[in-house]
Amino acid sequence: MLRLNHGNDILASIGAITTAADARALLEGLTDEDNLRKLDTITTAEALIKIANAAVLFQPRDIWINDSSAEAMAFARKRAVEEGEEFTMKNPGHTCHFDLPEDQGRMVNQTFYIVNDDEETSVLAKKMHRDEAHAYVREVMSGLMKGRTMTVSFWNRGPTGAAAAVPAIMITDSFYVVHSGNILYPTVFAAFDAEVQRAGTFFTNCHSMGELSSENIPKARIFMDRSWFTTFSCYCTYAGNPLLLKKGNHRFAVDLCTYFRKEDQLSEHMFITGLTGPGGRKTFFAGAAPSGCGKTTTAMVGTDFIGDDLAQMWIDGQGTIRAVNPEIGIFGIIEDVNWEGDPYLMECIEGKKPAEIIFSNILVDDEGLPHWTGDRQPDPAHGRNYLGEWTPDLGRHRSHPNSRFTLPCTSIDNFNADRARSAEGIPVSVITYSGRDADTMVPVWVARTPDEGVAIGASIVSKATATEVGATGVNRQPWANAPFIPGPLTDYMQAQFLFFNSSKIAQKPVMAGLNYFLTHEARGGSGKGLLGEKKDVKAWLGWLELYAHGDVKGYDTPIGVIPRHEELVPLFAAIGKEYPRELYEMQFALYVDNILRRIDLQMAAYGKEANLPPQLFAVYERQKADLNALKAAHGSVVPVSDLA
Ligand code: SPV
Ligand code: MN
Repeated sequence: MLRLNHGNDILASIGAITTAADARALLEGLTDEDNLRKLDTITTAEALIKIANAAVLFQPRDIWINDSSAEAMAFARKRAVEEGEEFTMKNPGHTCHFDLPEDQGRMVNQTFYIVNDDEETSVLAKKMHRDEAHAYVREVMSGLMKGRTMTVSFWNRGPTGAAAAVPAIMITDSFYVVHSGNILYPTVFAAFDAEVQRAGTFFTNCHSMGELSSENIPKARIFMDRSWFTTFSCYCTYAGNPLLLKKGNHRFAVDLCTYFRKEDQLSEHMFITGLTGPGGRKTFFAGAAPSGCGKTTTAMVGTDFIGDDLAQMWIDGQGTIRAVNPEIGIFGIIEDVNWEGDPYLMECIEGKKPAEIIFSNILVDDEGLPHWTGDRQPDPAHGRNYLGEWTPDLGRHRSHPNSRFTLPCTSIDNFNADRARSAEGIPVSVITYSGRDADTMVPVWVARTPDEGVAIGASIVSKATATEVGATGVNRQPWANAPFIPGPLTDYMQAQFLFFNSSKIAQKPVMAGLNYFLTHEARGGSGKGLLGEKKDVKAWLGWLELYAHGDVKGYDTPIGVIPRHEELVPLFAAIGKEYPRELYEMQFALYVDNILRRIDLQMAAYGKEANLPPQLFAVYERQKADLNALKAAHGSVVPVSDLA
């Protein structure tokens, strides 16, 4: 169990300011008239005290308040360029930012939950005792902003007024972080006090770049104080490390849902997108995928894109599951983005459509144009990337595999701005869980019960990707959310079973697994590499759309319901492809031994965790029994024709 406001409040104890009057007096000394007037908009005493205590900690020269006016947005961008954190490119609105070579992803080994004596955290995460973290913040972060400007931004994680939105403060000396945040989060400046009242809480994030250098990288830390909903971060700039509204506050949101909003809300690592079905109906999806496994691409396939990374879900008064995207922009991986798979993104990235974009860690040629690994374009003769000078014969990659682009959703053609901004949220009827697996699971399958659906989420696996520094191998990726689950996994799993089995839900969502990564080699094909293409995603989502409305039936199998060949043919035709029966058999035959092995792996791993909900093992046991019976009758590779 997590206890809020428990243990020493590090910021308060270092800053020693305890009243709004003292906070105001301190801030007056650091703020010009214009900024002070802006600050007057904020009257929440705890917020002012947090900001003042951060100023005592960081000791900046002055304070700039980001009220997210057009002027303030332009100012942040200009300062990011003046400070050398970004440089302008050829296309108007495009800039590029380089992070240090050691700071190209979330620094998992330097990221810690701050814990009290008696507190349990996820076995996957690192933790540090409150006293030790306190000493580190005091000793290493004190005075880090000397001679610099401390910026304070007020953003909301979700549309103002939405049931699951939580307002947050970002304090940083990096104008790149402010510029990124202005693209990624809606402002809550004018509504901050009201939103704090409504949400009952707010998150605070404190970051300083310090003196950036490879030598100083060992000093980088990302601390999350769950008890005080406060983060501390230093000596880093890769946005996933300092811009803690993203994954830092997502972790706090997971805690809120797991411990304080049980059965009512979930905080997920999911895209949200809508698909237009027969008769123009809109069906909305929320889908989980581990970092670097095609989540953005899947989201973009929709006709009504809402978000590509995070979803805050709740059950409304009518029993509908609703979701909001806490963000308004995307921080997408650029590797392999190209015209064939990602036309909406390419229009912006290539400057065909005006858009404000911050590229990070890509290759910029001498003309100021962007290049990256997998752009399917010839090499430029000369340019620079985060490693320095670049020429084709230096043998360096063009871009880091986790290099990214930050882009407002409003620039993306299929973005449904009205829906995305609405506080009532998006009605979600399909939930997907994607893995990255070459040989085991079929491209799409549907759970028959909420328990089976939760088990699909619990069983995601993926190949390691570049988003986390130092990650390798094949990983279990429960709900694609495990890196962001602060408490024991069993608490989160319990919350999943409670939510999806809740009697408050009027119509249970379709819960499905997705896997785009089957290969010829593993499935008896004669070709090489992946059996499918990026655009097939549209057929899989299209089938789920039909399934959600009872327009297709599929076949019942031990792992759930899978599509019939004839149901898929028209969906492939709609994307200009034939869908031969042989390909269907390669993709949907059940490789029973592989599946059994995967279940055993999950059971062995979960068997090590204390007090896991028994529903999970009940699903696995039933699937095993059914698969073994199927194998006894049909052998270890079961063609779909035997399942019909
Ligand atoms: C992810 O890794 O899942 C991301 C990027 O969305 S980061 O901000 O690094 O978390
Ligand atoms: Mn993510």
